[in-house]
Amino acid sequence: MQVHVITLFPEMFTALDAGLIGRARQQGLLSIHTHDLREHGLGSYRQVDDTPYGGGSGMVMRPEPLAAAIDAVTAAMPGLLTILMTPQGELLDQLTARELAGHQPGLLLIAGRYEGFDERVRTMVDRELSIGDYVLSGGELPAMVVIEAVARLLPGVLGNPESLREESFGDSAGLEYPQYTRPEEFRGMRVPEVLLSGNHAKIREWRADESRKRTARRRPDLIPERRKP
Ligand code: 4FV
Repeated sequence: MQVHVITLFPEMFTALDAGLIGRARQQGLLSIHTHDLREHGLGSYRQVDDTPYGGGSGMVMRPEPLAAAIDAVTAAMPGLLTILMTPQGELLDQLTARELAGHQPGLLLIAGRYEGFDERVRTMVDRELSIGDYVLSGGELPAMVVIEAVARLLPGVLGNPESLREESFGDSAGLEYPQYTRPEEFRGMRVPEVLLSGNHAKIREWRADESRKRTARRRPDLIPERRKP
């Protein structure tokens, strides 16, 4: 999969050189390409933003530099799914991450700055995504969140794809069960006996029950209506 990002801060994406994503890139399972929007800026000052029509505080991103950058990337790599990172987009979740992980040849993420985008930019993209109901100063971290969430779903990236089934928002679509590792006792807190029993049927049952209870307590919104107690 290819992921292209249009941004005013390409240097921020060095954060994706590390860990699982870094290894996936070395293995050629994923490639990340940043494109500096400033290169498409207007005039000698390479302007990418301007004052809002109708007045108001802050600056708005002009459509022309973004259009030029989007056209340049999609001309070089046709078929990319273009995604605008914005608090006004659909909320990213695991289902969406799975969907994006299946899109070939990949994604073009647009990271904004300032107050946001000229409204006409929305006509140039396939989808708009938000990572949450809060406002950040830039779309770069949201773009990295999308890359992180999608990349680990790509075949071959995770050592054991089995873990994708059991984790939160996996097959059960609920929250993951409590996890424990050594030591058996820590500050007086012991690992539940069932996990030390070696009885895999009992362990599976305990985990499913714990996942149900935790989801009902912490995220009842995740429980489909028909399954609500
Ligand atoms: C955001 C979010 C977000 C809004 C103005 C960047 C900022 C600035 N993007 N999910 N939440 N973007 O806060 O995706 O341009």
